[in-house]
Amino acid sequence: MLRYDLIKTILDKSNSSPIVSNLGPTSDELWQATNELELHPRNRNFYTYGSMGLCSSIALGIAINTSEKVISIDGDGSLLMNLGTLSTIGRVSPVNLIIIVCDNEMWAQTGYQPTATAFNTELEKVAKSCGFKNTFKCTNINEFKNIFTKSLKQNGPTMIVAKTKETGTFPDVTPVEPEFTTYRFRNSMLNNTKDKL
Ligand SMILES: Cc1ncc(C[n+]2csc(CCOP(=O)(O)OP(=O)(O)O)c2C)c(N)n1
Ligand SMILES: [Mg+2]
Repeated sequence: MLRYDLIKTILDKSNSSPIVSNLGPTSDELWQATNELELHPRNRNFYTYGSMGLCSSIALGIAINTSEKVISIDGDGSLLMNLGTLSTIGRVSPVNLIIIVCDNEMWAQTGYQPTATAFNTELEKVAKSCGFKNTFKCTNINEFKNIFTKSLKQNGPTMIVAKTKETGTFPDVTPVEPEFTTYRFRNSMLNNTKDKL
Protein backbone atom coordinates (compact mmCIF):
# COMPACT_ATOMS: atom_id res chain seq x y z
CA MET A 1 0.00 0.00 0.00
CA LEU A 2 1.05 3.58 -0.50
CA ARG A 3 1.79 5.79 2.49
CA TYR A 4 -0.19 8.60 0.87
CA ASP A 5 -3.37 6.45 0.70
CA LEU A 6 -2.85 5.36 4.29
CA ILE A 7 -2.50 8.99 5.42
CA LYS A 8 -5.66 10.00 3.55
CA THR A 9 -7.54 7.15 5.26
CA ILE A 10 -6.30 8.33 8.65
CA LEU A 11 -7.38 11.92 7.96
CA ASP A 12 -10.74 10.74 6.70
CA LYS A 13 -11.53 8.69 9.82
CA SER A 14 -9.90 10.72 12.60
CA ASN A 15 -12.18 13.78 12.96
CA SER A 16 -10.21 16.23 15.06
CA SER A 17 -7.81 13.78 16.72
CA PRO A 18 -4.21 14.95 17.13
CA ILE A 19 -1.94 13.39 14.50
CA VAL A 20 1.86 13.37 14.95
CA SER A 21 3.87 12.56 11.82
CA ASN A 22 7.37 11.18 11.25
CA LEU A 23 9.93 13.48 9.66
CA GLY A 24 10.48 13.59 5.91
CA PRO A 25 8.01 12.21 3.35
CA THR A 26 5.45 11.25 6.01
CA SER A 27 5.10 14.85 7.17
CA ASP A 28 5.20 16.17 3.60
CA GLU A 29 2.45 13.75 2.55
CA LEU A 30 0.35 14.55 5.64
CA TRP A 31 0.49 18.21 4.66
CA GLN A 32 -0.38 17.40 1.02
CA ALA A 33 -3.22 15.04 1.91
CA THR A 34 -4.63 17.63 4.34
CA ASN A 35 -4.51 20.09 1.47
CA GLU A 36 -6.13 17.68 -0.99
CA LEU A 37 -8.96 16.89 1.44
CA GLU A 38 -9.43 20.63 2.08
CA LEU A 39 -8.81 20.30 5.80
CA HIS A 40 -6.14 23.00 6.08
CA PRO A 41 -4.81 24.30 8.36
CA ARG A 42 -5.81 21.32 10.54
CA ASN A 43 -4.07 22.68 13.59
CA ARG A 44 -3.94 19.24 15.14
CA ASN A 45 -1.33 17.99 12.69
CA PHE A 46 2.03 17.95 14.43
CA TYR A 47 4.84 17.67 11.85
CA THR A 48 8.09 16.47 13.49
CA TYR A 49 10.57 17.88 10.97
CA GLY A 50 14.15 17.16 12.06
CA SER A 51 13.15 15.12 15.12
CA MET A 52 14.06 11.66 13.89
CA GLY A 53 12.93 8.93 16.30
CA LEU A 54 10.72 11.18 18.42
CA CYS A 55 7.35 10.93 16.66
CA SER A 56 5.83 8.27 18.94
CA SER A 57 7.49 9.75 22.05
CA ILE A 58 5.84 13.12 21.32
CA ALA A 59 2.53 11.33 20.70
CA LEU A 60 2.90 9.57 24.07
CA GLY A 61 3.40 12.92 25.80
CA ILE A 62 0.24 14.25 24.16
CA ALA A 63 -1.76 11.09 24.93
CA ILE A 64 -1.14 11.24 28.67
CA ASN A 65 -2.44 14.82 28.71
CA THR A 66 -5.73 14.32 26.87
CA SER A 67 -8.54 11.78 26.75
CA GLU A 68 -8.81 12.10 22.95
CA LYS A 69 -7.38 9.46 20.64
CA VAL A 70 -3.85 10.41 19.62
CA ILE A 71 -2.37 9.04 16.40
CA SER A 72 1.31 8.67 15.66
CA ILE A 73 2.33 8.01 12.03
CA ASP A 74 5.87 6.76 12.54
CA GLY A 75 8.48 5.25 10.19
CA ASP A 76 10.35 1.97 10.65
CA GLY A 77 13.82 3.57 10.48
CA SER A 78 12.93 6.27 12.95
CA LEU A 79 11.19 3.96 15.39
CA LEU A 80 14.11 1.53 15.28
CA MET A 81 16.38 4.41 16.29
CA ASN A 82 14.33 4.97 19.45
CA LEU A 83 12.94 1.49 20.08
CA GLY A 84 12.92 2.11 23.84
CA THR A 85 9.87 4.32 23.36
CA LEU A 86 7.78 1.16 22.78
CA SER A 87 8.85 -0.13 26.17
CA THR A 88 7.90 3.18 27.81
CA ILE A 89 4.52 3.20 26.06
CA GLY A 90 3.90 -0.39 27.21
CA ARG A 91 4.73 0.62 30.75
CA VAL A 92 2.56 3.78 30.79
CA SER A 93 -0.13 2.03 28.72
CA PRO A 94 -2.19 5.00 27.48
CA VAL A 95 -5.54 3.65 26.30
CA ASN A 96 -5.93 6.46 23.76
CA LEU A 97 -2.66 6.05 21.82
CA ILE A 98 -2.54 4.50 18.33
CA ILE A 99 0.84 4.05 16.70
CA ILE A 100 0.92 3.38 12.99
CA VAL A 101 4.28 2.46 11.50
CA CYS A 102 4.73 3.04 7.78
CA ASP A 103 7.07 0.09 7.42
CA ASN A 104 8.72 0.31 4.00
CA GLU A 105 11.67 -1.70 5.40
CA MET A 106 14.06 1.14 4.59
CA TRP A 107 15.37 4.59 5.39
CA ALA A 108 13.76 5.85 2.23
CA GLN A 109 14.49 9.52 2.43
CA THR A 110 18.24 9.09 2.76
CA GLY A 111 18.64 6.69 -0.18
CA TYR A 112 16.46 3.59 0.34
CA GLN A 113 18.92 1.77 2.63
CA PRO A 114 17.29 -1.38 4.15
CA THR A 115 16.46 -1.31 7.86
CA ALA A 116 16.29 -4.24 10.29
CA THR A 117 12.63 -4.83 9.39
CA ALA A 118 13.87 -6.00 5.97
CA PHE A 119 15.68 -8.76 7.89
CA ASN A 120 14.60 -10.19 11.25
CA THR A 121 12.89 -7.46 13.27
CA GLU A 122 9.09 -7.58 13.49
CA LEU A 123 7.84 -4.39 15.08
CA GLU A 124 4.37 -5.67 15.95
CA LYS A 125 5.98 -8.48 17.96
CA VAL A 126 8.28 -5.99 19.69
CA ALA A 127 5.23 -3.89 20.61
CA LYS A 128 3.36 -6.94 21.87
CA SER A 129 6.23 -7.98 24.11
CA CYS A 130 6.40 -4.41 25.46
CA GLY A 131 2.80 -4.71 26.67
CA PHE A 132 0.76 -3.07 23.88
CA LYS A 133 -2.87 -4.15 24.22
CA ASN A 134 -3.52 -4.51 20.47
CA THR A 135 -1.00 -5.20 17.73
CA PHE A 136 -1.63 -5.62 14.02
CA LYS A 137 0.25 -6.01 10.77
CA CYS A 138 -1.31 -5.30 7.37
CA THR A 139 -0.24 -5.13 3.75
CA ASN A 140 -3.14 -3.54 1.88
CA ILE A 141 -5.23 -0.43 2.26
CA ASN A 142 -8.60 -2.12 2.84
CA GLU A 143 -7.13 -4.21 5.61
CA PHE A 144 -5.65 -1.05 7.10
CA LYS A 145 -8.96 0.81 6.85
CA ASN A 146 -10.74 -1.94 8.80
CA ILE A 147 -8.09 -2.23 11.49
CA PHE A 148 -7.81 1.52 11.94
CA THR A 149 -11.57 2.08 12.12
CA LYS A 150 -11.83 -0.62 14.78
CA SER A 151 -8.85 0.78 16.68
CA LEU A 152 -10.47 4.19 17.00
CA LYS A 153 -13.23 2.55 19.07
CA GLN A 154 -11.05 0.26 21.19
CA ASN A 155 -8.82 0.84 24.18
CA GLY A 156 -5.10 0.67 23.39
CA PRO A 157 -2.28 1.21 23.33
CA THR A 158 -2.45 -0.02 19.76
CA MET A 159 0.27 -0.70 17.23
CA ILE A 160 -0.51 -1.07 13.52
CA VAL A 161 2.43 -2.04 11.34
CA ALA A 162 1.48 -1.11 7.77
CA LYS A 163 3.76 -2.49 5.09
CA THR A 164 4.13 0.34 2.58
CA LYS A 165 5.80 0.60 -0.84
CA GLU A 166 7.80 3.48 -2.25
CA THR A 167 6.95 5.07 -5.59
CA GLY A 168 10.51 6.27 -6.30
CA THR A 169 9.62 9.93 -5.96
CA PHE A 170 9.03 12.18 -2.98
CA PRO A 171 6.71 15.15 -2.69
CA ASP A 172 8.15 18.63 -2.30
CA VAL A 173 9.19 19.54 1.20
CA THR A 174 6.29 21.56 2.52
CA PRO A 175 6.67 25.03 3.97
CA VAL A 176 5.92 24.11 7.57
CA GLU A 177 7.68 26.13 10.26
CA PRO A 178 8.24 24.09 13.46
CA GLU A 179 7.54 27.15 15.64
CA PHE A 180 4.15 27.69 13.98
CA THR A 181 3.33 23.99 14.25
CA THR A 182 3.94 24.10 17.99
CA TYR A 183 1.99 27.35 18.38
CA ARG A 184 -1.04 26.19 16.36
CA PHE A 185 -1.07 22.73 17.89
CA ARG A 186 -0.78 23.94 21.47
CA ASN A 187 -3.55 26.50 21.01
CA SER A 188 -5.86 23.91 19.47
CA MET A 189 -5.35 21.61 22.46
CA LEU A 190 -5.95 24.43 24.94
CA ASN A 191 -9.08 25.63 23.12
CA ASN A 192 -10.47 22.18 23.46
CA THR A 193 -14.01 22.77 22.32
CA LYS A 194 -13.59 25.17 19.41
CA ASP A 195 -11.29 25.67 16.44
CA LYS A 196 -9.92 22.16 16.78
CA LEU A 197 -9.25 21.94 13.11
C1 LIG B 1 19.25 11.97 14.28
C2 LIG B 1 19.09 11.90 12.79
N1 LIG B 1 19.80 10.97 12.10
C3 LIG B 1 19.64 10.90 10.76
C4 LIG B 1 18.81 11.75 10.10
C5 LIG B 1 18.69 11.66 8.58
N2 LIG B 1 17.43 11.08 8.18
C6 LIG B 1 16.37 11.84 7.84
S1 LIG B 1 15.04 10.94 7.36
C7 LIG B 1 15.87 9.49 7.60
C8 LIG B 1 15.20 8.17 7.29
C9 LIG B 1 14.00 7.90 8.16
O1 LIG B 1 13.57 6.59 7.92
P1 LIG B 1 12.09 6.16 8.19
O2 LIG B 1 11.66 6.64 9.52
O3 LIG B 1 11.98 4.71 7.92
O4 LIG B 1 11.25 7.02 7.14
P2 LIG B 1 11.22 6.90 5.52
O5 LIG B 1 12.29 7.79 5.00
O6 LIG B 1 11.40 5.46 5.18
O7 LIG B 1 9.85 7.41 5.17
C10 LIG B 1 17.18 9.72 8.05
C11 LIG B 1 18.19 8.66 8.32
C12 LIG B 1 18.11 12.71 10.87
N3 LIG B 1 17.27 13.57 10.32
N4 LIG B 1 18.28 12.75 12.21
MG1 LIG C 1 11.14 3.69 6.39
